[in-house]
Amino acid sequence: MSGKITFTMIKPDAVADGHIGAILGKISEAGFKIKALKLTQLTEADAKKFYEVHSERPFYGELVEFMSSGPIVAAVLEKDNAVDDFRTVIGSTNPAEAAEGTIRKLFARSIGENAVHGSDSDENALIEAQFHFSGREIF
Ligand code: FUP
Repeated sequence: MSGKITFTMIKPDAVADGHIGAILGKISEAGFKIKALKLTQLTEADAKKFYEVHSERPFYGELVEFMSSGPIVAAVLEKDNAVDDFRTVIGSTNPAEAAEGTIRKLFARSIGENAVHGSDSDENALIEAQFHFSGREIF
């Protein structure tokens, strides 16, 4: 699957704001195929582990609290050049700096509550997909 998959979460802000359908629509329009999909909620321990790479950053505590604060949609997406193309579709981390038409520009509340996650490498896409889904849940 390497090179062809990425992992995404529709974060608690966008779920609470009613944007699941619109975001899945943008993902689909951009040419991504859904390989796995579920509505779920991270525990605090899950969020800590998922964002461990940021554990020394000043926003880590808030990030963990926010990401475990409500339901999310987790998904594995397939497309050629999936990781880079998906990061283009979601836009910059800070929605104020995100390009027009990107998911974060359209739906994010702020840099901390920024609507969606997208993997930053093929290696992490696989790790993140396996963090959320068992083999029988990925199609
Ligand atoms: P991204 O890859 O665009 O999701 O951004 P990062 O991996 O740099 O950051 C991961 C998450 O940490 C962001 F989605 C939101 C949070 N974050 C902040 O809350 N403040 C910051 O200054 C940077 C990131």
